[in-house]
Amino acid sequence: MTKKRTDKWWKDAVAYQIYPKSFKDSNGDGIGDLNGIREKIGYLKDLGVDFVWLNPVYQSPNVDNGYDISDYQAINPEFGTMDDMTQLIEEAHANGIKVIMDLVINHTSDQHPWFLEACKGEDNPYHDYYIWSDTAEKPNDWQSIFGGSVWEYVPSLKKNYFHVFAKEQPDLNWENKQMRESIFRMIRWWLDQGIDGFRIDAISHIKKSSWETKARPDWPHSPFTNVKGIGKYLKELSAVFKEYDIVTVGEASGVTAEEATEWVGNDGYFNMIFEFEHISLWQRDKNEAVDVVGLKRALGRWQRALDYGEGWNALYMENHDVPRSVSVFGNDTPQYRARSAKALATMYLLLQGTPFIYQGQELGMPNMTFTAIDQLDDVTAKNQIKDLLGEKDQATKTLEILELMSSVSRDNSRTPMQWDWSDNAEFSTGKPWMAVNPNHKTINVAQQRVEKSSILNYYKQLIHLRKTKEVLVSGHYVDYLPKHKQVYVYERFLEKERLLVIVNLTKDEAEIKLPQTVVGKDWSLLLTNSVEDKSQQTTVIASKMTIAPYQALVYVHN
Ligand code: TEU
Ligand code: CA
Repeated sequence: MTKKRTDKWWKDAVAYQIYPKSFKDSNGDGIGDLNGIREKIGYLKDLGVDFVWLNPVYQSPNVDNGYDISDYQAINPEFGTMDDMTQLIEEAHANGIKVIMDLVINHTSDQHPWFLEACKGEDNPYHDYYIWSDTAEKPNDWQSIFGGSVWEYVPSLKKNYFHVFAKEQPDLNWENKQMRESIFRMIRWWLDQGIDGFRIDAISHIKKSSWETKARPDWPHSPFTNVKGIGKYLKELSAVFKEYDIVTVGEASGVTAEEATEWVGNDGYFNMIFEFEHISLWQRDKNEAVDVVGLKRALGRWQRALDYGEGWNALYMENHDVPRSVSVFGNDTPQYRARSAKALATMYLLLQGTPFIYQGQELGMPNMTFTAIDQLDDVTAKNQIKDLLGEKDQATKTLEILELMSSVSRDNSRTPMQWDWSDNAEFSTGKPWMAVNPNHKTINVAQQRVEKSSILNYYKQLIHLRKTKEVLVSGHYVDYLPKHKQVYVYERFLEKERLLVIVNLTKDEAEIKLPQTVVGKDWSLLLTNSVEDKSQQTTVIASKMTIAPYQALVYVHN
């Protein structure tokens, strides 16, 4: 490890997100598992990451792939045993890699013993662990995030329970002190096992508005997202976290940059949060141009909001809930896939904050071309398909749906990790639970390891830069040309250290006019994704420059 340059280990760190089900299968049942992750610790170490975030590995009926937990203190047998988990933590630690887990506490599975008890009657001590309507009538017409009403009727009780996500994911009642204490006990239990922190799922939804509240027309989920008063519960939660030396990353949709310091920082609820302002731009029509100005505005707003404070950003381009960045924001045609993947990597990995890399992103894995409806697994995809198909299963409709899913479904990021070019991409010796992308014949770890100019090696270079340049960790941020529709230009600076990042995010050549403060001869080109493109490289930053399609240039001030 390089020497610590900040007060907190996680500010120096690069994180890697693992979707265990699709990472590596160790026993041939087609499902990725904990021992599979253990086999790949060497890969993670070589990549240079400092901690991993594991998507949920708790016991679960898997309606929403582990986000519906039926026992918080047990490992899903598909993934292994508690001993496997202990061994994974130990071995990761021995290799200098910390491990954080997913903490899903907005809701449980409807198979959780608490919920089974809760359904037995109003007198049951667990009844109030969940949220109920007073009568058989639904209190409002709020729409759940996964579609349909947020209310589900229980005939035996003649009441409805509340769920923000699928009906098999009943929301916990955070107003109930006993419920909160049960959750806090569980959190301490895990931290006592030696894990290094949590990514806290859907945490901005734990407080609900009063039932008569109307949803905002432009935002159907407003009555249960970042609702006033949520801070009371988040403060209690963070007090538990503060008993330990860990890292906490909240998943906080609906939290704005203006509220950033309340949510993160020494007195904030978490060390960092995943904000949704930039990722919301992922939801666009395939034929719509990418909104470069919007992306710069969103990212820049968060950079500035936390720049001089104690707060800290979590940087990300992908996760298990969004399609692949190279397909959405980059360009997945053979001509531009590699270059645009590197352009996106350059753009976000050098910002201020802790970068998260989602498995396969470092290979430039694009979206999947789904060829049959049964290849899709995600609960939201299935709901959407059911709505679209209607009664009849028409062939043409099927094709349209497959095309849509191949562009928007969360399953795009959940296809197995591509380790090599063999039949199942070395993911599994059995039949993978989800189809392997056929492009693994050309896009895989084995190939990119040996190919010097691969995306994987480019990621390694960027990670190395973060480890060696102080300015990338502690430096400030300023961007230029905010209204330019193609190019993102920003500078990181710290005392005399300066680093300039120029990235063309489009497939067209771009002209830029840079301000006098950066123009000059005192720069050296530190890194580029287009070494072959000598004409575009210069050690002089001219006031006017031409930037090639998806070109990324990183300069350091001499
Ligand atoms: O996702 C949460 C999620 O999708 C919402 O927080 C977000 O507010 C929404 O997109 C905005 O409208 C997490 C997990 O990442 C996801 O995989 C789970 O399915 C979900 O929670 C339920 O646990
Ligand atoms: Ca397995």
